[in-house]
Amino acid sequence: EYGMEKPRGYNVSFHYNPHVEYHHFGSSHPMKPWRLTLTKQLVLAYGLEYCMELYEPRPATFDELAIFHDREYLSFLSNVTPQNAKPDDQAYLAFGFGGDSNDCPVFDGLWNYVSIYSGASMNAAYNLLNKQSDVAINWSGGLHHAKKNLASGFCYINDIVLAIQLLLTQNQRVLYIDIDVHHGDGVEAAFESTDRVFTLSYHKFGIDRNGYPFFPGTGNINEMGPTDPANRGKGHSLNIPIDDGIDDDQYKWLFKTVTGAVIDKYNPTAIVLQSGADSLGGDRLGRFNLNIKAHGFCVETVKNYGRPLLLIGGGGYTPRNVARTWCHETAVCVGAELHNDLPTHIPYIQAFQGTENGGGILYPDLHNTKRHENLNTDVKVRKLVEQAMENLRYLEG
Ligand code: V1S
Ligand code: CA
Ligand code: ZN
Repeated sequence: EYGMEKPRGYNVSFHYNPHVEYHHFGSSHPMKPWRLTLTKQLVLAYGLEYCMELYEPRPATFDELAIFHDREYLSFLSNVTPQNAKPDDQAYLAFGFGGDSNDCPVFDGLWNYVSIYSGASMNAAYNLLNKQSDVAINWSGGLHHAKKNLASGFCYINDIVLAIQLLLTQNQRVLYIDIDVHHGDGVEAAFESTDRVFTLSYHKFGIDRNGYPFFPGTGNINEMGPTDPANRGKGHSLNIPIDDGIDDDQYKWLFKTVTGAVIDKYNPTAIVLQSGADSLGGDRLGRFNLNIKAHGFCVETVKNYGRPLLLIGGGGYTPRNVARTWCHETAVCVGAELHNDLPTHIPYIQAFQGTENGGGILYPDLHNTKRHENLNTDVKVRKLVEQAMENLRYLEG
């Protein structure tokens, strides 16, 4: 867009190391770092780089990652290659690799990949700490399942935990919000024993007709962290379990009501929002029916609270719609409106063209009840909000 200017006094920063794009989990694996290439192309095509500061962060170091992760786990991660991997090895399985799901494969450049996306989240957190940014964005991060000594669900290093640990050096209370379709279990677990981080995750929860729980199988409404009253973390997690097919209006109301109540009661001095795009309609792994603007409404709602905000990516398995969503949400942060017609002179434009791929527009209709029927009635959604409000009473002490 011509004529757009960076609004004075409000700073958005974009933290991105393009080397992350060249990593591959394997051809049949749904996690495609290439979606970040598409995202960047859209962001540039709309001229959004003129509305924010761009940073190309260096990879995080071993010692920086060791602030959260076990050194034995990091040693393994930094040394394992497809050539030297021993899939039957004790350590290999114990650290979450292999198994029959192949969720966390060993691929070429794995260590490089994890240090790049982690470095970007840490760089973004530093920008918030030194007040260079009001909103700092890292679409390559958001790997919320990783534990201190365990890879899980496509996540090897938990960049979110590392970034929150940095924010905690100058913030008494950090709120973590997670709109990825999966439960943000790794972040919740990392901070379960402190009252200085509140974790709030919205996700699909339930058992499918074959008897398999939706990954990772945790995050029911009654899971609120430790139950021991002596534990400071008690009541400082809130989980919002949602059924298949939730639509824009239900999700927006649910998100605004519950998130608003949490912010009012917890009064965080910084917020981290994991904006996983697998909660969109038409996602290869997700089950919801959200459109891009409803997803972006969550970003806008959080941004409008005016607290320092770290905005990070996460899941998202239909790359063209991941790119559309994160481009839209970048625009939301800088306060720009984007043309629905995509600029045509961009690389990979074919990925967005044709009826199958969204017809060359930024905001195709992703609501599809043939794919996922809405199993959430308005009554159920209202009951869920009531339950969530009940859970929040712990915060009043
Ligand atoms: N749903 C799903 C799914 N699909 C895959 C997968 C598919 C093809 C591959 F080549 C490799 C893996 N794995 C899963 C899930 C993990 C989802 C992770 C989401 C990550 C995030 O978006 O939240 C953040 C980036 N894994 C499982 O469901 C595990 C199994 C439980 C599945 C069934 N098998 C038999 C056992 C393991
Ligand atoms: Ca979530
Ligand atoms: Zn996910």
